Amino acid sequence: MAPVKLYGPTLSWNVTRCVAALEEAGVEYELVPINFGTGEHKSPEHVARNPFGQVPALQDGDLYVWESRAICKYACRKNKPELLKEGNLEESAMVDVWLEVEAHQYTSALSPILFECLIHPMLGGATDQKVIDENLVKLKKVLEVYEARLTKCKYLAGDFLSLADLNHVSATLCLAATPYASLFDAYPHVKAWWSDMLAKPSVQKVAALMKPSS
Ligand code: GS8
Repeated sequence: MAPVKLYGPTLSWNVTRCVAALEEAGVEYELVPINFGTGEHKSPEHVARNPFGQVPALQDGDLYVWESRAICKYACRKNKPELLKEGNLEESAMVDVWLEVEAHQYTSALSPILFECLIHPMLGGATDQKVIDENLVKLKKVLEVYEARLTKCKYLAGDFLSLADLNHVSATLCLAATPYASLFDAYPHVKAWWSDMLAKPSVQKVAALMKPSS
């Protein structure tokens, strides 16, 4: 079978979120860069892959999937459904809960910080410290909930690795490149969870791809 194609630059944590899932699910994939500088993401070819003209997009044969979290779920459902615990009503509910928490609590607070610290300066813009400070307050409150959760179980959805953990990987790796890299130090169980995640080959692969030289 031809490898699936994942379109988008590895600079985007929405793209590398998919890489974590593809790696952990053991999927053979090809990364196809999309050049934002030339507006390739808005080209008819790419809009056919993602009608919003955004990255990422995944192609598996005739099927196109977009929205990073939908891509991640598709990869797991097809190749390693145990990462979703779909056969177990209670466990899959916990996976769903923590997938939603990642999107709507964790990354929604973290990504404005990443934009201000990493993306705006790269585009020649100024860092807005007010945005960072407001979102740090939000993120710390979210991390308190994570700390309480991770005192009860090894991973977010329970004592098993799931897509809920993996979906945190790309944005959390970016946090290390900001002045707030030591944020987890105040949350020992979160820190231990993240050390465990960092040791996984799938996470190491994402980290290697995100290095600017790669
Ligand atoms: C967000 C995709 C997105 O914002 C997802 O896939 O999770 N909810 C979507 N992609 C940005 C790149 S930053 O990662 C993008 O493609 N921006 C270009 C644009 O919006 O024109």
